[in-house]
Amino acid sequence: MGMNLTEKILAGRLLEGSSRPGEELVIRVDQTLWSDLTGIMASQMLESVNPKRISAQPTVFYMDHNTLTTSTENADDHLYMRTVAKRYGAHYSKPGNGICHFLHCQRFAKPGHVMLGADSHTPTSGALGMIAIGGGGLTVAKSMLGEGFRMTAPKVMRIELSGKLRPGVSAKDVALEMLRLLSVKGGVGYILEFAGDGIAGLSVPERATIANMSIETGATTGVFPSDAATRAFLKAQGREKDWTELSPDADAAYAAAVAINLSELEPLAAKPHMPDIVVPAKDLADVSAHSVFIGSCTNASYSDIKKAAKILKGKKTHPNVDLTVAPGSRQVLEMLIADGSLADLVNAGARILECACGPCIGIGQAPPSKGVAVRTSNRNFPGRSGTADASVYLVSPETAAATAVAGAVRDPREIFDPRILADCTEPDSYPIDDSMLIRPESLCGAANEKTARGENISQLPKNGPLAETVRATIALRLGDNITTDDIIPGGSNILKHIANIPKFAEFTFCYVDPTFVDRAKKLRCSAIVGGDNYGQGSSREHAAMLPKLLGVDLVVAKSYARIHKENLVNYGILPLEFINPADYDRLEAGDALVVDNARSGGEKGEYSVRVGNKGFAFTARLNASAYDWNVLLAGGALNYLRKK
Ligand code: MIC
Ligand code: SF4
Repeated sequence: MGMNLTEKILAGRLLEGSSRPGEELVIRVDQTLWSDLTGIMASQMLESVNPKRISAQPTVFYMDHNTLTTSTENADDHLYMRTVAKRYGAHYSKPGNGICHFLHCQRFAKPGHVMLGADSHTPTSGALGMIAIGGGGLTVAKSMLGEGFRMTAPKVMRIELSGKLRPGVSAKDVALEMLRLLSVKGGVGYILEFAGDGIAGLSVPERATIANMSIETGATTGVFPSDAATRAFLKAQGREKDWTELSPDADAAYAAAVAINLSELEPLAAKPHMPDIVVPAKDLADVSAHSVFIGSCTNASYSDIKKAAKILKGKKTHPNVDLTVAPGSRQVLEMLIADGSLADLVNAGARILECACGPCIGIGQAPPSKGVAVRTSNRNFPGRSGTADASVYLVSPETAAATAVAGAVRDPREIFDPRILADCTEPDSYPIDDSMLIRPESLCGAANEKTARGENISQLPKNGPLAETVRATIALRLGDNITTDDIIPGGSNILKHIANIPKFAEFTFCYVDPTFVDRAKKLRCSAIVGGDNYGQGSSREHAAMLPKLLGVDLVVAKSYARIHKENLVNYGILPLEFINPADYDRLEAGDALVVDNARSGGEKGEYSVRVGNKGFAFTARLNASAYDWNVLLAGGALNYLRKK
């Protein structure tokens, strides 16, 4: 039996364990990626362990999320990360240079490498034949402090792409179709491996759009083969020497398979408030938009934005629509300036934003109250846009541009002849200017200089070790698919406090239940009960850290999203799972849960949880590796590593 691509890449990086699905493995990490959100926590962990130099190279710090700097907080965060980059040997990408995943594909992604990124969309680099996995800041920091990356070896699902996209239908529609087929839970426990004769016709940026949204299915990551198109892209980026050919063996085995015929796809849209509520764009003609956003790490390539410019050329945006465009990187922006596309966008009424995440995570351009936004980004969870009650639809750049002109969602083929897009392809050679991507040796300051910690940057909270008896009153009982944006939402007014943990904690669950923070503080020791896929979405470890700070010691859910569960362990919260999902229905807020033997009973992986006020008990599973169990016993990753 031959090997699939995932097995081939992991085989060369295995430090411990086995890549047989379900078993624990530890892999060596070649590269890491940090953003200015989770990267602040990772930086603090790095400082507290104080190694000589980061071992994974390149490690790149991207200042791309909190770039508004309406006051000093995030300017201080950036300065801090710049000094950490200097001290420990990381590249530093200045604000305005572009979005981490996008830039990483352009300048660093390398076929066959393994990358760990402190951001859930790290799988984007899977477009170039890498295994690129997202995690919280502490997970990434741990991986570079000699711990490697530990995970339960995922199963591999083959996503067979056949045929060829028709004009007006794009890679985003492939990603949305994948979500329609798999749902936001269907990928949990899998790496998605893209295969089939449809791949050859997809450029690297198109593959990046699809790999990017593999995380939305709950998958660990997504990976494409490295072929002639990968070589052409790397050559155009002046990096042909980074290319190697990589493909699965013809007789490779897969644990599951899904097929998508590109020739049959039509323009699609994800309706509020989940990326898997997917319908044909033509069915949404009565959805009027207040704003349209073209950008994000999913859809901000040169060809994406050029297509929008082509559609908008000579037209005007609808009087009721605000159109904003944020190119994925400065390289893209430069090309749009050079070929006149930027002028076409501006003439049509588009507002041009800096090359950053921006509206995708509510950093600017929050829609009006109860407003409707049509976006090319990847998540449409409630509150993420910065407006608690806005409705966000996710579409392709073509559909977004058509919507900006029509004022309501349109199948783009209804309003222009898609053949005009024939020349919207990626170039044979990109303009290369890395002057905003600074190598550690070129950053100012001495390597041993103290890091610059602005007043706003609080210390990471300290936890005690796991107690033998955990008594926790249920502070919140929630449904399925709770996102990290539900736990601690996006939006510039909230996210700007990311480094000031006590302040940031005041926003915990603020849209789901504004009374949560006060209640949790009063209870002092509390629990959260969740349904399936608890904690899906971003790698924002604050979704674990802040509840812990507010006294949450226990979460009991039907199932978890992988990254969030890792974060709960890293911050010392016991993540239990109902063995009998019907027990979920017997619990309510206010119930007093007691685990009598949290320390002595954990190794067995099963607890009896007493519901003190109701006089019954239920069994719950602790699905944790031996390593995670030791981290939990220590009270979290920081304690564990310090002790080591
Ligand atoms: C996101 O898209 O949700 C973010 C903001 O990029 C997050 C990162 C974070 O919250 O720190 C992610 O995807 O992990
Ligand atoms: Fe930035 Fe949005 Fe991509 Fe997250 S999903 S990295 S916020 S562009």
